[in-house]
Amino acid sequence: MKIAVAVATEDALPTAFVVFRGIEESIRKAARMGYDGIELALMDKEQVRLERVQRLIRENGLEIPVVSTGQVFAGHKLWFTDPDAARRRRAVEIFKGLVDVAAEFRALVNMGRVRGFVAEGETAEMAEGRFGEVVREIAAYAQPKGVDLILEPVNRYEINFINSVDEGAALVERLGIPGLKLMPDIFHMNIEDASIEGNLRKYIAHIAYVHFADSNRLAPGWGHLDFGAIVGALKEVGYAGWTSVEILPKPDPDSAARQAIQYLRKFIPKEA
Ligand code: LER
Ligand code: MN
Repeated sequence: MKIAVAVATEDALPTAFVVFRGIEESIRKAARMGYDGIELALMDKEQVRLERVQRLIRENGLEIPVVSTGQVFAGHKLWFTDPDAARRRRAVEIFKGLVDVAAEFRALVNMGRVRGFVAEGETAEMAEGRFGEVVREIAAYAQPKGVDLILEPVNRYEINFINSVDEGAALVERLGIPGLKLMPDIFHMNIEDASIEGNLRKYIAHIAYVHFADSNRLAPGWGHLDFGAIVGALKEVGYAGWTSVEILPKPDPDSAARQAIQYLRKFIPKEA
């Protein structure tokens, strides 16, 4: 297992949910702190100077396992279940640009809040229909580039569609889209799932990436979740993918990032 930290651009909106801002300095900092990679949170592909980031990643011995997309929702205010077809189309075009960025790093692309809501007066089936249509199109674009898509269940206080890992896994199975996988976030699981370890074990065949945060969304070790048990469950079922630290940058980004990596290294030693 490897560990990344969530990073956005310097000018990312306050609603971008990351630990560090400023891609270039964050790469150096993450390497110095002992992370294996950075999760790159982008609003669109124009935000990144690909060649420069590739060079810095290489020079610092890091990887980019995931391009995350919450700012397509929070910044562009676009999402996949929007009843307005023109807005859905814009969401798809921007998202395909992020798939292009991911392809450069052999990264996955996450779908968290960008999946959108069940709109007022509509049913979950209607939202699911639009979501399935959009994801099928994006996956058909992403698969030839070697990019898989990962669906992140998000708790009910942030969104009203696909809250638990149970729901996410059922949807992934119903849709049966090639390259569509699941990305549990331990913070959301703690709110929505009956058992964190139980569901990580149960749905391991679908899981391609995991977000780590403690019960209060602070760095692991600063809340009341049992990361020994959580990592133990993932190891028990042979999980060999990435985890990334998506936590509040409190009391400040450096202290939070340092606590997270030092604490998690007790359970996930650095690979040789
Ligand atoms: C995104 O990864 C996530 O977990 C959301 O809760 C951000 O609001
Ligand atoms: Mn998350």
